[in-house]
Amino acid sequence: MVFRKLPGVSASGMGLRLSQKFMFLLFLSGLVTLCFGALFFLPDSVRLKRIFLSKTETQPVTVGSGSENDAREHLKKPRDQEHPRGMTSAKGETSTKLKTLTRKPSVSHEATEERLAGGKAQEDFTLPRSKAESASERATASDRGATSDTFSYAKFKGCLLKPPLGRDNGKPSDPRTDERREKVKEMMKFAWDNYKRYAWGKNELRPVTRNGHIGNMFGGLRGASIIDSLDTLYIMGLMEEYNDAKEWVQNSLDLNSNGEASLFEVNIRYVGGLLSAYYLTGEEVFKSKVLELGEKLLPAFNTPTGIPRGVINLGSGTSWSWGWASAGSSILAEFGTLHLEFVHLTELSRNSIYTEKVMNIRKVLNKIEKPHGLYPNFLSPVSGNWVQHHVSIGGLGDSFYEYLIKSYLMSDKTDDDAKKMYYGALEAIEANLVQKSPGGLTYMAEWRGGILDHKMGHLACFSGGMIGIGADDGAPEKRQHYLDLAAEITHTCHESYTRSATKLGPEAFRFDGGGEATATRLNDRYYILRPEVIESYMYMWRLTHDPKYREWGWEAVEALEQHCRVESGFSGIRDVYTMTVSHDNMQQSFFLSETLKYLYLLFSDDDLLPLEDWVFNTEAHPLPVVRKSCLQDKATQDKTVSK
Ligand code: DMJ
Repeated sequence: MVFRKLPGVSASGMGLRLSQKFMFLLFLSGLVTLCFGALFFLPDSVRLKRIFLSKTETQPVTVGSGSENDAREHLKKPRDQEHPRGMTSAKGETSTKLKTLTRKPSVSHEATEERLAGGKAQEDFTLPRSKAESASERATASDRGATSDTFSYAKFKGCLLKPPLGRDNGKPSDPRTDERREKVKEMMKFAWDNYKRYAWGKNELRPVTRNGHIGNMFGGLRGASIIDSLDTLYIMGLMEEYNDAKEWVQNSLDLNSNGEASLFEVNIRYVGGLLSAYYLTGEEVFKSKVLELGEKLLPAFNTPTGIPRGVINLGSGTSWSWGWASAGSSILAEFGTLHLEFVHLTELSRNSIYTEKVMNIRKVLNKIEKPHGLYPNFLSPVSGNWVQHHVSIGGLGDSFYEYLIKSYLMSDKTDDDAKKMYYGALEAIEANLVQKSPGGLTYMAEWRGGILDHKMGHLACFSGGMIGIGADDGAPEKRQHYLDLAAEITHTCHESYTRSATKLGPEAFRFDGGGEATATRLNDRYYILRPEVIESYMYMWRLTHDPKYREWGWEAVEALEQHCRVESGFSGIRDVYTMTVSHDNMQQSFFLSETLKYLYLLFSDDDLLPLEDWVFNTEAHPLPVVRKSCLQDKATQDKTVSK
């Protein structure tokens, strides 16, 4: 095309008429918008996308109060200078990711402490959603899938096989065991009283400096220790404390927060804690709070595959992937640890949307090809493909497997899909990950694209209990084998405790470099009041009644008392191999929710929260088995009576 100079039109702008210039600019801006928009449809792994989007959409947040499924592993890295786990399978990728991490603002002292405790960091790789979009999602959540009948607490109670608290609140007849149980109750009261005195309403207690810790893992929600403690206080009969906690939920739990939260952590602690408080007590306030919170989590599922992203702004509904997670991926242990709670959200709300969301996760996982039958830890919520081949039964993977078998058990053994997935996964784990050390210890190694890392995290020690509770429903010829495997793993985890000076176990222990079941790296030597080893003792006790599990539990109580109890609460320690302990100044909320609850149950009779009726979520919050047929029968009976 030739552009002619026209009278009255300046020479600039290539001699175009004003209207032509306007059209040209319009076309140009349309083109730019189109190109930029197209970036969002590229797979997450495309470099161009990462270059353009990671910087612009990044919202660096350092999170954590200490739990997390293992993102903890990534966050301790700035200290130990190792490559973050889960980012190292592709060498080139490692350096990109490390650069990504260094782009974050420098961390405060508090954030560094959180890293030590194992918090998560996040960075956005994804398109933020508009407020309007999120709001409309929420609006539809209330309507879609809702049925007219309402949940009846009386019917639910009628469908339990046994009273939740047993004949006498699980009081053991043996006086020595009873004494031990009382000791655990005293520990709970001590931990609680100090939290109440110095950190009331904050998320966790800093027992050395005697103040509260908020962290940024819960999106501005407060009172994590309160929500996590409700059921523990209740089953221990600490009623005054329980009532204080309930009152706080009633009057002060504000769900209208507007911060970035870990979907996983909010789900396992807040949703799980409120659900079990409701099921145990029937108090409506817990139900209404949990339903309100459940709705706020739904926008995280608004991805091309329906696999939720790891981080969500509870106010706007905008969601992100963790910055440290490979190429904007979602984490197996995070999106795979929603099922139990979401099924119960549907039960209570009578809205099928929650179940649909988690069922869809399963569908995606079932469709995708699994290397050697294994489930890698990172999945793209955009393409639905694995992002890298790191498999772990510890952090990043752990509770995904736990929720498969527990979904089956919680469905009154009707969820055959979950059963199939669990035993399939277990077979692959046995074939590829389970190892025997030269000294005869059975352990779960980690798998990186076919290469074994002979390391087992403290987190992976939950698997003794998991394999134990699933033993009975395995193929008949495998049942004894599974029970033996569960006992062997629990034994190995106990060894990781007995081989330390403090008799508490390290964050991770190895089976190479000469040692067995000991941490060989300085950065793996800490203990942050984690429950997993004690959790396995509790299940193995219930399954076998072998007294050694109670003895092992008592060893842990003594060690906790000696090394973790400080003047104003319980604290994690930085090195389990030295008797001159250094405290990390953090009383994790999971210490009250899990560690002390599992110890209490270990020294109680089996009729306190019987396993026939209750399944513990990954934060040890008991959720009832859903007996669909019983509930329906009761509903029909009611209708007949009222006619
Ligand atoms: C808890 O929050 C849960 O058990 C989670 O599944 C893993 N990490 C902590 C305890 O270690």
